[in-house]
Amino acid sequence: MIGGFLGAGKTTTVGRLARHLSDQGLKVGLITNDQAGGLVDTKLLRGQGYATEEIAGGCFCCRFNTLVDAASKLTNDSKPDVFIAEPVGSCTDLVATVTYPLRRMYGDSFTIAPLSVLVDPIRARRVFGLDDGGTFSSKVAYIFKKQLEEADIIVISKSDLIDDTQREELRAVLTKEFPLAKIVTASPRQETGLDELFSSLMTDEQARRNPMAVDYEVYADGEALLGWLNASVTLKSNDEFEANDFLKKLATHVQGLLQIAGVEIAHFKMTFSPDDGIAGELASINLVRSEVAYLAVPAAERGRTISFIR
Ligand SMILES: Nc1nc2c(ncn2[C@@H]2O[C@H](COP(=O)(O)OP(=O)(O)OP(=O)(O)O)[C@@H](O)[C@H]2O)c(=O)[nH]1
Ligand SMILES: [Mg+2]
Repeated sequence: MIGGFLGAGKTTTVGRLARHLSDQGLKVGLITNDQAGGLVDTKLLRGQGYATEEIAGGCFCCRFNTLVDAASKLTNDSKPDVFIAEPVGSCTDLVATVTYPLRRMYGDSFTIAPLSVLVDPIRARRVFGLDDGGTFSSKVAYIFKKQLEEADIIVISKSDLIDDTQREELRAVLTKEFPLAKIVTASPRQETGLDELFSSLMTDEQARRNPMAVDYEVYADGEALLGWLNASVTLKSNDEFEANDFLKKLATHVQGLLQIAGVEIAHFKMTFSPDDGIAGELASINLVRSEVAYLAVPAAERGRTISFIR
């Protein structure tokens, strides 16, 4: 399982790991998960050519059977050597709700890799009080910290966004707060620092620890505070237009409205597909914070894909 808060870089990392394993001749089966179906993550990972099953309707930690069903379907279709599952970004307590039953029921069939939890360094620096800036309520921060508490490996993700001093400050806080975790730094999008993570995932096992204490009332309140919208929109035009420009304008507009309303974005993502069903995704866009000062970076793998990171 590759966990971590909304927008931390999980899907990007899953795609990188899938390619890393495929290059070694291993078959991968990917499992995406969120509140509703038709997920951007599923589209992006299938678009990279991987067998991907989607679990909609809330985190698989609350419905263990849906995870087993998704894994069985992948097994029937493509017999993967490795499953990589991305839990919902607002989910925690995965060890108790997923690892324990997996071990109990399928301990002979599966090796469970260390639980890696990604953090966006800018988000994390705010949550731990190292920087000012838009953040969430304390109940959402509770979930953020609980995710880290159960991690075997904490990945300081998007290392390209911070300098060495900022990284070391964050590492010091994380080491102090979560002494049991191994801490690595990586930039999933730029594909740096991932080797150490991937080799731990493929050689180590998830630690056998006592279950962590979770206050389910605070957890439920925190999740309830996070809004969720899943929508598909059909666009018609007699004239040609640039999909990237359209997504950028739409995202900027929504971002502006949310900023006026004082609402912090956790992760806002869109893809744009032509209706011929053949060409795949033409464009995608992500916003992982509310500030308007973002940076546009063309994704390496697709010339017409854009991504906004700040
Ligand atoms: N600057 C930077 N951005 C990154 C990096 N890795 C991922 N991102 C960007 O961060 C945004 C979110 O990445 P995702 O991989 O979709 O994050 P996620 O954790 O799967 O998000 P949810 O599934 O919504 O929780 C995208 O715009 C990515 O391109 C990185 O190494 N550096
Ligand atoms: Mg994702």
